[in-house]
Amino acid sequence: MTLAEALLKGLKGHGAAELFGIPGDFALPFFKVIEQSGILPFYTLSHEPGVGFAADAAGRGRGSLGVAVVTYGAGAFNMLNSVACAYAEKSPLVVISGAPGISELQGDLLLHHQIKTLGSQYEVMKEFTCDQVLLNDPANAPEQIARVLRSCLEQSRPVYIEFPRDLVNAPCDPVPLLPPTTADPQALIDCASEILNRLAAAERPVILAGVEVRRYGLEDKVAELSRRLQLPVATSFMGRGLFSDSDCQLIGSYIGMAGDQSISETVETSDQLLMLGVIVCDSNFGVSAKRLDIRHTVNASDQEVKVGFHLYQQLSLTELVDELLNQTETTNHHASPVKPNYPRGLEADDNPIVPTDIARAVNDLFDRHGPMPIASDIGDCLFTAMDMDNTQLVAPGYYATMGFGVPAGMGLQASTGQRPIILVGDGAFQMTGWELGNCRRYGWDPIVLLFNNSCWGMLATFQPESSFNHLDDWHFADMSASLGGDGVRVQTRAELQTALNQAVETRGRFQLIEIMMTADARSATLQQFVEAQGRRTGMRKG
Ligand code: S1T
Repeated sequence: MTLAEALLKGLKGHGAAELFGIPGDFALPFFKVIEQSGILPFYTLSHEPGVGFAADAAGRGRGSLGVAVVTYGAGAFNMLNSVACAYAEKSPLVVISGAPGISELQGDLLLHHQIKTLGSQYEVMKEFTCDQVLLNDPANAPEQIARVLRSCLEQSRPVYIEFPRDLVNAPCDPVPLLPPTTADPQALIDCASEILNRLAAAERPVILAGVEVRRYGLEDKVAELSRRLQLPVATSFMGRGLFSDSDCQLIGSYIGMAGDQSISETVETSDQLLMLGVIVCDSNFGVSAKRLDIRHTVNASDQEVKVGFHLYQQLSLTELVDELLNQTETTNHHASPVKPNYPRGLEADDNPIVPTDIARAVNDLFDRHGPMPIASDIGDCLFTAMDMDNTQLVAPGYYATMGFGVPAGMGLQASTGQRPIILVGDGAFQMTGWELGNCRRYGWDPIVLLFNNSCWGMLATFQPESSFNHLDDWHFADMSASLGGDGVRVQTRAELQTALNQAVETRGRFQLIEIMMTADARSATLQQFVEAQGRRTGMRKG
């Protein structure tokens, strides 16, 4: 087989199920093999940020590798922000970039797309990925590709593969599956028993589950652990969507001062907080971190476990959860999850729409048609999603990049086959909304709820005095037909309900509902979040 075929089969063998990309001359030979071999389904989009977000969300949705293929320089650098998001949010994204051929490296001329040196891109990518390989040696390539893909899955972070265009058809052996790296067995046993002793001695132990639980496919195991130990479970902001199908005593999502105060109270006053795969960051712990007493926490993430002040290294979350189960008795105990009081029952009247109405409308829809996965952008739409039923959610809740929602929803549909709801603000839609134009040829039909408050609302909440936060009215719904979908603009709650019913009944074309709201219509969660963050950073007094 050729190097290109070995790479594609290696990707498939490690769990990749599709590719997203935009070609360029340095990547054309590889794209030709992608198309002709048919080893993996392949989707082209319009702009590299969208490629990165779609591939990232495809991987998140399936719990496996997402793959983005781009060209050298302009293509790869255009995608950097998406790779940064995947790195920050621990998403296993494989970035493959075409590159100048080995035979082209000797000439006197600069090559187009080159910045400082031909190695600059590789150096930059080192900063954004957890492992890298330049495929300049077909003899060693299988082993190196295997190492990089294993790193991607084990660390759940992006990796970078640079592919010189003149080696695409070089003969090559298949990519092997390397054995997983494993923890020291004694350290694993000691770590788990130290944790269980602490939990047994505590009066108010709680599990806080984060994004790694989803990334490593541990939902059912963590739910089982919580039942055996009879512990309540909260998710972090990034972990929202976890346990939507699991039997555990889920109390909701912890968002510090911005969220439900009874959940915050339970987490912050716990005398033994077991954090499993949580990104400890300002969006949830920012205003509350001082209240977390490190002596009473266990923090397992990034292949290490901190038990109070003890540190166990090179120990994966999967191994830890398995060992915790190993050391606990099975139980017939069923959890009694607290039924969260999400708003439902939209009054279909002529009143203007506020964000909670959208949550109400979506929850009513789920009641009638069953739950749907959600892809959300950053903005008030994501805070409003906290009032929607706990279904699968992909969102940039930590890195907080705009432009994620639309392409992520498309990636989610490509990888799971399920029709998603996309939540997006008008500011973010201006960035990547155009990608919807690619739905028609692939048969994707997401329902897009566009929160149009004609402003950069989160920023206006921080700094209401600045008029640069106002945006023009682009009439997005009107653009839908030419992009291959259906669009409708709604102003009242009755119109919202009718539009949502119509959208769910119409299959095969994307459905855009442009929801007009006033600039000051914002969710309580956003208001609390901005106030809490503002107090912390000194941007707002309160
Ligand atoms: N550029 C990118 C790529 N991501 C960002 N997060 C920002 C800039 C900064 C930024 C926000 S929130 C926000 C901006 C510009 C406004 C979002 O506007 P819109 O999508 O209309 O949603 P809403 O009106 O609900 O706020 C952050 C978080 O720093």
